[in-house]
Amino acid sequence: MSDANPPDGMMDDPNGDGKSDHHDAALLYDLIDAMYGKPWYSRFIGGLAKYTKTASHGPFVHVDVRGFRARWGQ
Ligand SMILES: [Ca+2]
Ligand SMILES: [Ca+2]
Repeated sequence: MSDANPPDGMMDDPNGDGKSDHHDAALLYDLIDAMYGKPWYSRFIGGLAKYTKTASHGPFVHVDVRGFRARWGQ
């Protein structure tokens, strides 16, 4: 998701504002975070963090399924 146009290894523009930035990472973060608490999501409980764009990478969201809830970053 979010790397189809262009397929360059960088997040595209999921919020459709014409830019690829931390707002796009925040959109994905919020979508995932909203799944917590739903019974079907219990097997995916884990880490979630959003990262802003830097000189070395674009904005991105870290997701893992470590088995307990963890949050960090901005
Ligand atoms: Ca892309
Ligand atoms: Ca955007």
